[in-house]
Formats: sequence, C-alpha cells, structure tokens
Amino acid sequence: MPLDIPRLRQDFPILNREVRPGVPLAYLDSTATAQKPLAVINAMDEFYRRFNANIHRGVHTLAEESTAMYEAARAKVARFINAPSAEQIIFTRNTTEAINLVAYTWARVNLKKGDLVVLTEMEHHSNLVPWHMLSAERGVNLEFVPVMDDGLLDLDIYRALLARTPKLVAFTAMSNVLGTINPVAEIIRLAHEAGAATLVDGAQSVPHLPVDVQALDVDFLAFSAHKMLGPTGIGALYGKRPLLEAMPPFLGGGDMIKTVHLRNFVPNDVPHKFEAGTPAIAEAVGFGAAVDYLETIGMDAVASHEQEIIAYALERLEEIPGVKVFGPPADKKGGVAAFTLDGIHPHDVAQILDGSGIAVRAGHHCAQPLHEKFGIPATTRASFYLYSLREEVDKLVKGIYEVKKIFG
Ligand code: C6P
Repeated sequence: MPLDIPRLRQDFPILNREVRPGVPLAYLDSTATAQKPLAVINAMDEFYRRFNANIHRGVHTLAEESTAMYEAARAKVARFINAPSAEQIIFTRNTTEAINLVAYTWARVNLKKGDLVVLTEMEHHSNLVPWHMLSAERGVNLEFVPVMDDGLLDLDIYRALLARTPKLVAFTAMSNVLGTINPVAEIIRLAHEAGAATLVDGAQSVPHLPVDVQALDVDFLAFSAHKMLGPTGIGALYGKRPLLEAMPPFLGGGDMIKTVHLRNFVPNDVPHKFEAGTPAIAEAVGFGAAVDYLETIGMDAVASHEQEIIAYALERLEEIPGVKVFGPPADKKGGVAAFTLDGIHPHDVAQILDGSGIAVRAGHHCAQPLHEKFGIPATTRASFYLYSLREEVDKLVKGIYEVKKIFG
C-alpha cells in the first residue's frame, strides 16, 4: 500500500508553515535533520507537564514514572533495530558521540601502534576525525576504501585491505552526500572473516531503511534520533553484549557507578556504565515516540516511498542542462540528491531557492574528503523523507531554472 502522503503530512505541523507570507515551505533537508510529528512533540510536552523528575535516583512516584518512561524508550529503540536486549542500547547525544564512545573505550583498549583501521572515502567527519585523533595518539594506521566515479565503494580494494588484517572496519551504511546504500551485510561478513570488528555509522540508514542488527551481525551501530523524526540531543550506540561488557567506561560521574570510594569506584552494569550524569530524559521519551511512529508507518513503506521520490527527482534533475548529480542510480541510493550547477556556486543556488521557500543544504556536508575526491569544494543537496512530495521535486526543478535565469 503506498503511503497517503498528504494525510501523513498533517502529522507534521511545521510542513504547513510559510517561510515568508505567501511562500510555503518545501523542506528538502531531512538528511541534516528530520521534521517532528505531533506524536513526538506531544510526548515530550506531556512528559514535562506530568512526569518530569530525574531518573534512577528518587523513590517518589514521579521519579519512578520517569525512570520507567526512559527505560521503555530504550526498549523501543532496541526493538526497532532488533537488538537482542534493551541493555545493548546506550543512549548518547548523537551519532557523533556514539562513534567517539567506541573510539575512546573499545579502540583505546584493543588497538595499538601499527594496527590498521579501515574506513571509506565517503565517511562523514564524525567517522573520520575520532580515528584521526586515535591515529595521532596511538600510531594506529588508517586506510580508506575508495569511492568509484559511480559513487559505489570499490570492494576489490576493500578485499585487498582485509588481507592486511585490520582490527576494525568502520563505515557508513548510507552516504549523506551520494545517497549510496552500501552492501552492509557483505562488508561486515568479509570483515569478520578477516578477524576485524565492525562499526556501522547508521545515521542515514536507521531513519530510512529497515535495519536488523542481528541479521547484519554488526558489532557496533551508531545513530541519531533527530534524523528519524525524534528530538535533537539524543542518539544511540548498539553493541554486542560481550564487547560492551569488556569495554571500560567512557565518561565518569553519577549513574555510571555501582559504588564510589575516595580512592576507587566500581562501574555500573551495561548500559548505565556508559551513561554518566543526568541523561536527556524528555528526549528519550521523544525518541521512543518517533520509533513508535515509524513502526506504525512501517520501514518498508518509508523506504519504498523514498525510492520512488529519488527516482523521480533524478529523472527531473538530470534533464536540466548544467546539473550534475553525484552518486549512483536511484535503485542503489536513498533519498539524497547532491548536485552542482555549472558555473554557479552551491551557496548561491541554496540562497536563491530559499527565496522560493525551498530548504536545501549547500556546502561539503561534513564530508570534505569525499568532495575533494570529486574535485569540487561543495554541492547543493536536496534530501527527502517519508513526507516528501513529488510536487516538492517539481518546485525544486522550477527553482533551479530560476537560478539559471538569474545567473544568465
Ligand atoms: N549529517 C548532514 O547534513 P550527528 O550530527 O552526530 O547527529 O550525525 C553525524 C552524522 C554521522 N554520519 C552521517 C552519515 C551523517 O549524515 C551525520 C549527520 C548531517 O548530512 C549533519 S552534518
């Protein structure tokens, strides 16, 4: 059953707003952050109106209720990615913090000078910089699976890199620029055969595709609530239980301990060992509501709607003279179209589109090495989600023709 998009859009109040009087919003920047349905907004509002209390600390009714809500959210997130248990979900601030958690704990225990970490050329800075920092500190070597001209990873070179027995393969499931959906299960299987652990950056895959951590057999998966209809300020790290249990704590403080004495402490059990201090409680409740909302729609339906929209967007964009869209064909990518327009800077394109209420992002999208690879400083990026309309693609195309007219 195709989604009833006009009906579904009524769940998102912001989509009805005008950017300026008489100029309705066409929000084509969901890869940066997704808009929020009333279910999420109301869940957080109700939490603050009725339940607000700190968790895991008080014995009063509100503290017990808010603790139960926070832990229920963890269970929902676990169910959403088919994690074997809720304890394997660690709440973090976002994908970036989840990756850093692995880099600061697992990696600093398990990697030493000369060890190899394999990344790819299409990584977001959040899956590059933590490894640069580790490399500078420990002398760990980094190698990169190349991106080919068609936006796909060169798996032959990947196999060759695996022959050098890396300790970790860390890669994105979906590129936030090219939209490329990587063969995650195969990359993980090959990594495991070579004896490497795996970390998947799921910032773009978990919001847009069905993801099953047990089927993938992934060791670590990082993702952010705000890209999947939830609030900012919260994300998650999934990890295999033996790995999480063996890892030292990340940040020290309240809640992550069993006992503290003047000269030592005993860390708490997983997942609390990794959640120091008062966490983002209302945000966790909102995250849980976002997961409920996506499950009601169904991730297969979300993915197939985006597949249809991106196929239409590529067809329309590619017929505009001077437009070059980066990345693979529609059937190998998610709802992301990053493009250049001959002779016109991406920031100018985005600024003029904004005049027509079209929200797109311009820049290197925190993937500067990928842009360097393609020999360009920046792209304009339109991105789609479950609420995107074909009419918004038409608006974008019309807007690009206007940009061309302005620049002669
Ligand atoms: N990409 C974009 O506009 P955080 O900021 O921690 O929630 O997510 C980081 C991140 C990690 N990996 C990928 C593949 C991503 O796309 C992002 C966030 C946004 O493309 C903001 S730069």
